[in-house]
This record gives sequence, structure tokens and C-alpha cells, in this order.
Amino acid sequence: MILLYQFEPGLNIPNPSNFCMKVETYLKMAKLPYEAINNNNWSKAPTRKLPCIEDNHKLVWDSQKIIEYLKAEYGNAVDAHLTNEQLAIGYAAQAIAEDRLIYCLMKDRYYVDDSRKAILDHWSRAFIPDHLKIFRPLIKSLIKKSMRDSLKHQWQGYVRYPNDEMFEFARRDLKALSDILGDKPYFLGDRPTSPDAGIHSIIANTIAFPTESPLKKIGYEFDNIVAYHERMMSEFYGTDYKSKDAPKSEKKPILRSLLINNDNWAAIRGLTDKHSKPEKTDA
Ligand SMILES: N[C@@H](CCC(=O)N[C@@H](CS)C(=O)NCC(=O)O)C(=O)O
Repeated sequence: MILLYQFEPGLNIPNPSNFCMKVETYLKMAKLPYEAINNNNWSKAPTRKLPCIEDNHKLVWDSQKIIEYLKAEYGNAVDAHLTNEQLAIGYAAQAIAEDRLIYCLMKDRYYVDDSRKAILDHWSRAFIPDHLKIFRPLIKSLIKKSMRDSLKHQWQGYVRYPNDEMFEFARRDLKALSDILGDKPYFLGDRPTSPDAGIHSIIANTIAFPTESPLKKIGYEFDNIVAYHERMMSEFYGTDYKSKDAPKSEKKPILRSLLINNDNWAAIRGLTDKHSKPEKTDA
């Protein structure tokens, strides 16, 4: 059984982490049996990011690498019919969503009051159990600071723009996605393919987030995007999806011994572990 380590579902979207949702959607699309470990155990993950999967004594991380691994290991029935041109269009559409629109989403999450309150409430409950809830305000301010710091240092500095300018970018990105989708049911035709897993996870996080926000409002300007969201939800999660129905997982640790490549692990942890000492080099 494939184990999917991910953040906890909540806010009535399958996962407030779009990359976790992307992998879960792909697993459903490919009809692969899996168990979701909703335990927020990001600090044990090789890059301190989720999702990761554990399969056949291997740990694989990064949503796209996970999908490529699953295709190699279990076959590629989902995308096998696509031409190279379609694959390239899917790749480009996915990049608009995952590498551009995502910054507008993060701006909304951490710089718009209602959205920020909702996401920080969710994470603080996910990370701190009820009997320690006195610490939730502290964790909220730490998460807010850490997210804002990392967003401000993102190379292109998108979040430094005022909200209205930033959300204009979102309108452009969503318009491009809407034009690529056109009147097709899915991004590359009549049936869902792997780029839909990535694109929809961003769209769901944009328009199905529970608070009203400038970004969500812009999402609702595009009727075919809204219909696409409903189609994807009904296909993979059910029309009346409620995240509170998702199981809470025990704290099952990610097993470090299951790494695909231990050299890779050491190199990655050297880059991500704040406490690791840099290796001495002759240079
Ligand atoms: N490139 C990675 C990105 C994963 C990622 O950014 N995960 C976020 C949640 S959506 C995360 O783990 N954030 C925790 C952190 O940065 O501390 C992938 O595609 O899996």
C-alpha cells in the first residue's frame, strides 16, 4: 500500500496544501490504492516539505517526482494517450498554476485578513492539540512570520506588490487557464490527465476556500473554471466533500531508512537543516 504523507485536510478543500492535494488527486485518477497519513510531519521530510510517499520501502518526495515515480512503477494509463504537444500544453498550464498563480494564492492566504485568520486557525489546530491550545497564538505568529519571510524572499518578489496589483496578475493567470480550458471538460480533453491534478489543486484552493477574498472573487469571474472545479470535485472527491470527514492520523513518523538514495538525502539535509554545519571544502 502506498502511504501518502501530507498536511491535514481542512477548510472544506481536500487539502489546503495544493501539492499534497495534487498527489492525492493523481492517486485517485490512477486508481492506485493508498493510505493518507494526515500528520503534518513536514519537519521529518527530506526537504522539510510535504507531500512524500512511502512505497515498497522507498521514500519519494516532491509532488511531480512522485507522479513520475508512480507512472514508472505502476504504468501510465492516465497520460498514455497524450501527444507531445498536449503534454507540453499541460505542462505550461500547470506552470501557470503552480509557479505563478500560487504566489497570488499565498498573498491571499497570508496578507488578506480573513483568509489569514482562517488558514492560521487551521494550521494552529493541526499542529497543536487541544490540551496545549494555550500555545496556538504563538504558533500562529511563528507561521505568519515564516511564511511572509519566505514569500518576501521569493526571487521575483511578487508579494511585495500591493494586493490589488498582485490580484491583477491572478486575473491574467486565471484568464489564460480559462482560455486553455475553453469548453473542454478537462485541460487536455475529454478525460482527466495528470496536469489536471496539479492545476485543479490550485484552482480548488483559490475558489473553494471558505472566506470571501479578492482572489476568490476573481476566480468566480471565469464560469468554465468554476464548472471545471465542480467537475473535478465530483469526479474525485464527491460533490458534498467535507474535509472534516478525513481521518486524523496517528503520528506515524516518516522512516528515514526508506530513502531512495542516501547520498541525496545527506545533500538535501545539508541545504535544508538549519542546524547542520556546512561541510568544509578546499575552495
Ligand atoms: N515542489 C514541492 C513543493 C512542496 C511544498 O511547497 N509544500 C508545502 C506545502 S504546499 C510545504 O511543505 N510547506 C512547508 C514549509 O515550507 O515549511 C512539491 O511539488 O511537492
